[in-house]
Amino acid sequence: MDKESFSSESVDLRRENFKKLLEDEKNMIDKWLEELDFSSDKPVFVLDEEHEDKSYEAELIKDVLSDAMSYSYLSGGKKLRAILLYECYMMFAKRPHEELVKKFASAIELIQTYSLVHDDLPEMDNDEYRRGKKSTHVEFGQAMAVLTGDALLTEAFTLMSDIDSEDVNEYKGMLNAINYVAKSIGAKGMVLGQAIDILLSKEEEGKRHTEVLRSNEMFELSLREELWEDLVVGKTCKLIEASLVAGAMLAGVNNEVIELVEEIGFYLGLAFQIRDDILDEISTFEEMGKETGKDEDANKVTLISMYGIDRAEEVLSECVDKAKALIQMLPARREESLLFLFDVADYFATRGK
Ligand code: GRG
Repeated sequence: MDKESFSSESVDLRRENFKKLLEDEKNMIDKWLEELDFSSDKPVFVLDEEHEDKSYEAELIKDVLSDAMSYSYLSGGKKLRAILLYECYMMFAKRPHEELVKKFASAIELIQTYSLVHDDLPEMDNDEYRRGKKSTHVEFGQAMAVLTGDALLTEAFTLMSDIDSEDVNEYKGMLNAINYVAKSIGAKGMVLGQAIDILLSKEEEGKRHTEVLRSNEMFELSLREELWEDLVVGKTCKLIEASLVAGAMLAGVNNEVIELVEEIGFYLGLAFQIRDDILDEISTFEEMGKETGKDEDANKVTLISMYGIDRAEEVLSECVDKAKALIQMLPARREESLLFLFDVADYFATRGK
């Protein structure tokens, strides 16, 4: 990578274009998501003439689930994880396969949406608004929101495994990527992070399950410090890491590069969550499209609650610097993607929503 590309002059120039590129890629992902159709395609089975006029209602009932799904994944959102997957794939792919990257990027957004739909449920974070609209459970009811999340997660795996290729190596990359995504979001990844978050912030839930929390002072600082990184790594870093690594695996890069990409995902993930916590503290409902100031009320374990906003800003900037240094080491085929990723790191530290 040419060092000149990272000089301050070219950085300024890139920043002008970065926002536009981010917007264009968000629109591209939105278009891909609009092409998905989870509506029921089976004809309604009508028993006899007496029941015939019910067929219209039956159609409507069968489509509630797909309506709730598209309500959730087409409701805005920045589509950052899909963009990361796309750019990481494009950065390394010898001959980009559009159908492949399109299905994986869409699947990553379905997974992101599932996590938010479940996170918003009353028993979890209890958020009435998401992306400036009523949350899925408010609009469709709690049972439908649980099922919507279940269906989004499952359909993500259908999409990722539903690709034809002539190339055995491409199949190998697909299998590796699917396995990596599954591990990242499962019992040792995103769901674990969410579980730690719930156990630490909901006192009764925590006490019900662990001796440690019963015998120690639950909100003791050392316990929170101990678990903060596990919480953030699981809840936030894992899906960001998985988006980048899946892109790289699909492009067939070697293990050394995968490890580098993984580390970049870790620092970007930490930066993303710390900025999210800062935004919760300093932003308004109008800016974020969801309720803010919730972390403090909900007794959330964040860097801000432990050490204050100044320390959180410092750690954020350290994470971004670390990510940028690692990004410069990537053996990219496509320089635009490398520069884009470099700018993403800065954006993660400064984003306004
Ligand atoms: C398995 C029942 C069950 C639930 C899982 C894992 C999980 C629920 C929730 C984790 C979701 C969560 C809140 C993660 C934190 C990361 C974060 C700040 C997500 C918001 O990401 P943005 O800002 O959202 O990129 P948009 O709306 O732009 O996609």
